[in-house]
Amino acid sequence: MPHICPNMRRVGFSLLRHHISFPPSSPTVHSGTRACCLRLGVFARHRSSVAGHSWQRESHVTSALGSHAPDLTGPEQRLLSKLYGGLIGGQRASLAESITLVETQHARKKELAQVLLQRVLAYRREQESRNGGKPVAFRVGLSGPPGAGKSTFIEVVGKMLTGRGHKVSVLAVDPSSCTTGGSLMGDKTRMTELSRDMSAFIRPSPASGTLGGVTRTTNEAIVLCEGAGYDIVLVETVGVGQSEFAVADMVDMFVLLIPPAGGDELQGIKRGIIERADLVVVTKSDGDLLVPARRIQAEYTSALKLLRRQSKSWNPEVVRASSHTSEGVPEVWAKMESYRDAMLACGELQGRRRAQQKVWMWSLIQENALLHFQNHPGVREALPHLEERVTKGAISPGLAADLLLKAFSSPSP
Ligand SMILES: Nc1nc2c(ncn2[C@@H]2O[C@H](COP(=O)(O)OP(=O)(O)OP(=O)(O)O)[C@@H](O)[C@H]2O)c(=O)[nH]1
Ligand SMILES: [Mg+2]
Repeated sequence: MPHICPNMRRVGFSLLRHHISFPPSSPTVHSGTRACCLRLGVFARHRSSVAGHSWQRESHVTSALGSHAPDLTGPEQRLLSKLYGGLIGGQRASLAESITLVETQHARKKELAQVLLQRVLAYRREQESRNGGKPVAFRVGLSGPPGAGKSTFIEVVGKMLTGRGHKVSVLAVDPSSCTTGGSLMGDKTRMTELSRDMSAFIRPSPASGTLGGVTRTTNEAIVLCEGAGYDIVLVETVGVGQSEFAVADMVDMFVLLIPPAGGDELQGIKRGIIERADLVVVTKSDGDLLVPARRIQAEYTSALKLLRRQSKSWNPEVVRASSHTSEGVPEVWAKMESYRDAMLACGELQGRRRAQQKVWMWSLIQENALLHFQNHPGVREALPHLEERVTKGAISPGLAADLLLKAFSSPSP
């Protein structure tokens, strides 16, 4: 048995089968089991009376767990109740604090974040069922090369939407901050007006972590934003590395923004990502850039015709807009709305969301499995030596991988 979680095997699949209610805190819970289940999000249905700040738990647990419950301490229960109450009450400070909680690397806080998240998910499900099973928010991913004009576009479109009574949240995923700690994107800086808008919430990218981690926290941040009543969630990412594919897997609509630049600057745009685009926007279509913008629009329109269509109900188009003059911006949003309406009407949007849940689960498994592998004592012991031998060519990478996997599957020393 791989060293994944000591109690996982014992708890096993029956975890999902039994529905047993238990009181908010029981001192008898085995901490390892509790941690494991919290991490797995097993305590799926938490009922909370916000006014009374009380947390009653109804849980899916095993007979193995019996009447065990996660022993949240008093302060932890109060913290979660305060965050949940503030969050669904639409307080921006509570939303920010909740996102910080899901971004944490601290083991116990990570568990608390999962409890909060399950509660918010349950709340959102209730809202969706009241909404006839339709999503309560529209998630749009905006990607493009560095400097394409993504933030400026979001600022202009965001202001237009808050002006129409929407609540808009903006999340940023910056692949450079994962590896170097630095930031590629200007993040908040170019959204000065929107960041002052009370109907908007802007969250810069998490400062650290792997791309996998960023994927997880962005997915979770989206859920939190929706719980806080934001009906439009915009996710900005730079078209570098794999982050744009990760974002495409967590939104309802994926929009590619392209500047009217020369061939070299556009070389970096991957064919694969153009295929994923539901809409292509040529930015900065103003002044001297108007002519090159039209040319790029024509080029991409021909290119799109050669690509396989992703949806039966939607044909991706190439449109132009200027965030400086606002010309084309309302039209771009109108296109996004027609996309949403068409995809909702045929059920493809709901289908895409269901598929994304699975992708999300697998990316979590990958991230966690790798972490457990790297932290396994046998692997840690053998790794430096084997890595050295592989780099020197003394043994093949395949053999080294086999040896490490063997070390992983043998019992810990
Ligand atoms: N002429 C013109 N310039 C624009 C327009 N939109 C953005 N810019 C300029 O393009 C530059 C980059 O804009 P950003 O909005 O920061 O681009 P970005 O894609 O968010 O950049 P990163 O997040 O750093 O990848 C800035 O100097 C903007 O002033 C536009 O509609 N017209
Ligand atoms: Mg930006």
